[in-house]
Amino acid sequence: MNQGVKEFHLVAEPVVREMAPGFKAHLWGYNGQSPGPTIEVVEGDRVRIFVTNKLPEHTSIHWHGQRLPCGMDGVGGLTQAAIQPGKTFVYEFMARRPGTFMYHPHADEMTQMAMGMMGMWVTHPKARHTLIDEVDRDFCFLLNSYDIDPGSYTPKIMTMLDFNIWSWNSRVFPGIDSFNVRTHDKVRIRVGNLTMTNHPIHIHGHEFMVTGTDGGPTPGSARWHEVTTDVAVGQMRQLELVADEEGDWAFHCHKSHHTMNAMGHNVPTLIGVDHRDVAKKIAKLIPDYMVMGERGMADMAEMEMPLPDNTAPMMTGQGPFGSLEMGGMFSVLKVRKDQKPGDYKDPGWFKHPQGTVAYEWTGTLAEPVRDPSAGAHTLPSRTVPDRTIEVQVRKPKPKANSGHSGH
Ligand SMILES: [Cu+2]
Repeated sequence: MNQGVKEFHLVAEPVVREMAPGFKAHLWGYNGQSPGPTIEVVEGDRVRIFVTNKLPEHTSIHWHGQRLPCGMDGVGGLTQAAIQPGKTFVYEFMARRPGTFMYHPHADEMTQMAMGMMGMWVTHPKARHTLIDEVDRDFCFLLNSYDIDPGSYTPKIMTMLDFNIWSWNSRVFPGIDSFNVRTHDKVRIRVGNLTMTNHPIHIHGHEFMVTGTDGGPTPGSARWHEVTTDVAVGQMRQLELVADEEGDWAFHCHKSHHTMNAMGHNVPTLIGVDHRDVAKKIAKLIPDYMVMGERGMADMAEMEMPLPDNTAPMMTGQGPFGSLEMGGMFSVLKVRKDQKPGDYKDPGWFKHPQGTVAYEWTGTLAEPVRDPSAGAHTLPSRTVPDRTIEVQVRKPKPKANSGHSGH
């Protein structure tokens, strides 16, 4: 505090972010981190932010969603001169509306956001607000994405859509903390999206309501229960739920390639294709040749093939029952009877009550009912294939001299 004004200092600078154990990215951020620190103030606070530029190019900060004097809006060239390297600018305004906001550069935006420059801002209500409930747990995170080639450290900045690292607060699963709460806690999760695509954020075992956006609290009449809500580019969604089901509940983006890392998509599908012969021929020429995706991609989770240094594991994370085969935008909501109020520590894996876990059946089976019509009710096909299609599935035999028998 300085004479009634809340002062903050943000230094825009290069940072190193460990995105998952063993995988580091060279990003740009604020105060040594990407995303930058979350700024928390109270409605009505007067706020002064000193922004120092230690980047090799000019920058600015836009206070996404705030009501403020136009000259404080941070759009380089439009509302202010850009902050040159080595210079410090001051932003000053009153935090007028309670809610969840974001901050990011509005100067060479494509580069600077692709490099990780962003942060969150929470303005708490000054008094009890009819549309803002008290909660027991309050989480917030930013959705961000990067394009980092396997074996390299610096994001590619010209990527428009085809990012390969999908992160929460510049971390990827299994490098993302779990959300640890006590049974019956009222939980708030604020999710801001500064990637270049939308993310359907999905919770297991519970329903949530969207109680706010970056436009402010959502009116009660406009709330409904969901298990997935889409967070579009440049949006914030404030989710609230009562955690009344004990367990370890998956919480993730529902785009399946966003729960994987280091993915490329120029790979033909080989599911159902028997390519034993061709694989054998290629292996004579390229000893490390690996056939990918013949039985699906689950093999990738257990792959023993050496990856280039500093590559995010594609599908990983060991759970109590094996590999989760996940990466990217994935975490776990851990609901426990004995989690102490205010304790955010990881309680470990859930101990399932006896008889409540899916189990293997080895008894006799009823024949499933199959629809023989193949869906040709409304638009019957003129030519019906007259041959049956044979699909062969084989399991690779482990070879004594193979370095990667698990594929
Ligand atoms: Cu996503």
